[in-house]
Amino acid sequence: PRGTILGYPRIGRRRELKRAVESHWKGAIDEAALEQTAADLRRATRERLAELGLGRDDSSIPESFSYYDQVLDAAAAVGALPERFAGLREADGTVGLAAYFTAARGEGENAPLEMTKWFDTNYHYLVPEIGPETSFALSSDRFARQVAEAKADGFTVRPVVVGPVTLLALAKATDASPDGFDPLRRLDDLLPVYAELLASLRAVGAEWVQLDEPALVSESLPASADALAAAAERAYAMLGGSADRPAILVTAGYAQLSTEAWTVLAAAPVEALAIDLTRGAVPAPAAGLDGKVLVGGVIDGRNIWRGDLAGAWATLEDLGRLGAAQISAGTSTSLQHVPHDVADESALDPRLVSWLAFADQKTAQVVTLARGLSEGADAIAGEVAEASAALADRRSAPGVRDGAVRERAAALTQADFSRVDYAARVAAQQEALGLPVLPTTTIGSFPQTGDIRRARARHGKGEITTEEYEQFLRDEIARVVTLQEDLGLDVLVHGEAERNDMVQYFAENLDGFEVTQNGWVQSYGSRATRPSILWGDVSRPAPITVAWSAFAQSLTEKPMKGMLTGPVTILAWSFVRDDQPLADTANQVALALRDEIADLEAAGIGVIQVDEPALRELLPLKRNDQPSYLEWSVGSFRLATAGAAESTQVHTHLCYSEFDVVIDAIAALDADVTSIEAARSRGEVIGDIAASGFTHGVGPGVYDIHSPRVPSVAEVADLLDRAATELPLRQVWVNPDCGLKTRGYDETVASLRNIIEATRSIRDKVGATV
Ligand code: THG
Ligand code: ZN
Repeated sequence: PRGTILGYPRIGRRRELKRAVESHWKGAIDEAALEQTAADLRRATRERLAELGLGRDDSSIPESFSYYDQVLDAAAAVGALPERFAGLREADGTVGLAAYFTAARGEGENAPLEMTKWFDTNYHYLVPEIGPETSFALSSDRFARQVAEAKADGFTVRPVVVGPVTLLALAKATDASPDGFDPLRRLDDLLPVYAELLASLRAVGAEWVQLDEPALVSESLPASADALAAAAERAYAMLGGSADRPAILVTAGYAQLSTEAWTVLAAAPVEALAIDLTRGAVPAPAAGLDGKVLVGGVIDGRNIWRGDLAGAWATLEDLGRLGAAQISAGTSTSLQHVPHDVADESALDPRLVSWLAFADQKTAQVVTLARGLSEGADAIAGEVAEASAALADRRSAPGVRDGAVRERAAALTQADFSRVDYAARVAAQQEALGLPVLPTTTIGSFPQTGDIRRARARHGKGEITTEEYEQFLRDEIARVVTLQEDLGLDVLVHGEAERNDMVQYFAENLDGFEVTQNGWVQSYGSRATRPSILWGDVSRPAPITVAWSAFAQSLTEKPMKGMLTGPVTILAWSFVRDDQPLADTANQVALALRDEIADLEAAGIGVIQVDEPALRELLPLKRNDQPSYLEWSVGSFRLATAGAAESTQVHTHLCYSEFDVVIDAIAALDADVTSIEAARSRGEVIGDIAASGFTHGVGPGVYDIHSPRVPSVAEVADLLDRAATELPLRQVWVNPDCGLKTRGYDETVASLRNIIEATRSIRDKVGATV
């Protein structure tokens, strides 16, 4: 086959898998019914991909289905689940759906596997736990069954499995491991099980298998590039040398392979390599390519823009000069990061649609390039010209470049990025706000109840009028304000009942964005988001949040926080135009937010939070790219906030605990107050902050909102005591570690009550004024 995709969305065009899996979790459908829905989805995917032009019997259709996560699938297949889930295995010791889903979601005292971001995407995988005691054995025949299922339908598919090096490189050591244990040390024990897995796939008729090894491109993992390359060399010598196996395609998407890994893979006894040519250049010639198929990842698996086929073709021609036995066209990564089909977006402007490609359109582009490779460039000249014309149309379309936005950005000077000295701000804010020591607040959202979601849906369908909907929201805000006053919080929020998603809400209210109806992309497990499409120059046609915040402020004497989403997070959680540097786009968003902040101030709002939960998320995989990222991302936040008066207290919020890598960047944001997730790492974050010499206000989360557990007064008091001991008291704020949107009211109220009681006890202990 001269073209393939490395994977396809598995959630279903209408999120069928989400519905089925969640019904199964609730006990509404049994395993057999769930398996049936999954089989139907796989069949629909195969048929669709064949319809789009991938071959039915030449292994160009990948089988990349997953019930929850591809890393968990691989861990389950080799039996690498932690001991605590052993009791949930089937009678014969294999890992069935019960053990699989429990490892993903936890049960009672048994915590689930930790979840973390998959490279620099918005997808989250489950982190395998592997120690010296982990025993590996082929423990699931799911991959083989899926191959057999396809065979029965007349398809020869290519099963997709996370490769052994990546599985170990992404794993963490079990609690039982000695200090500093590196799961990669278990490679030699794991490889025979992978060999057995490959043999089982061969036995059911798989002619090819795809082993994904994106770890080989990353510079953000504990293992060095050398160690990863050495592991890959051992792994593929062993697997390639095994007699009873399908042909092996090793993929390395998400960035450019390290030189070491490229050299090793080129020489390895495998049949094909797929490399990412959208995030990396065509590599140098290497020994061993002459017998291999090289799949050029020229169609971007991570964005929704219609690919430049002329550019892709030129890249494939370059790739052809490396002397491989054959060149194929491919996607840079799995298409799991993009929605199914632009044809499902009937509300989008057809002109915008003509610039877009979701998974189905990208597959069609690969098929076109494949036809060019087998029939010659002339055979696809028409399609190439059409893609080029769409690109040219996008460049010149109204809204893509807005003169006023560009003039404003061009006129920015250094002064636009800085506020007055922090000490002066502290004095002015204390004067304006008169807050007590250890001020208490929440992150912004209050529980999104069924009532709120229903009212929004009914308004969307026209079942209630805008006036009725807005009255509902005002009542909701009033309720939340009264609740916070009763609890005794110091800085209040309005609860964000009017927002569906913290990015989509702004996208719907800014020019330069579109939102989709069905553009779901899996975030983790059964959860998905609909990233907005940032296609043009960004500006703010009218104030967005001001009326809600001003209304909320009118209900209370306490300070009401204005709530905005920061420029980096808006970019990180959208599909962003690829025709200009992200830095330029971020500054456009920042200027729109800067105007919103000015309008909030004019409406009497004296505390404004600009959330940047995704600051860490966009950090590039390559160390060389990180400084310039940190510079523009921090710069855009400063541009958004630096227009605020010195008496306006600017807050920000960051969602991850692994923040040591960006601590300097957090300080450089120069927010007056920063709240961060800390509850789960039991205050370790407090020590890190103290050690970093952070001088501004900081609220290490004292309540883990990711769990329904209500923290006791004593445990919150402990955390606060620790914060008050390690940090100057004046710096410390008290808050949950994230928004309360996903929690219920009962546990929220109980938790906030305990937080406030704990705060009072610490205030008493240290003396109420400092
Ligand atoms: N908003 C956006 N992107 C995000 C997050 C977000 N990316 C990173 C992180 N947060 C991902 N976390 C989640 C958490 C919950 C859900 C999705 C991603 C979720 N989604 C609903 C579902 O799948 O049922 C659908 C939500 C909706 O109706 O919009 O629960 O906060 N943009
Ligand atoms: Zn958060």
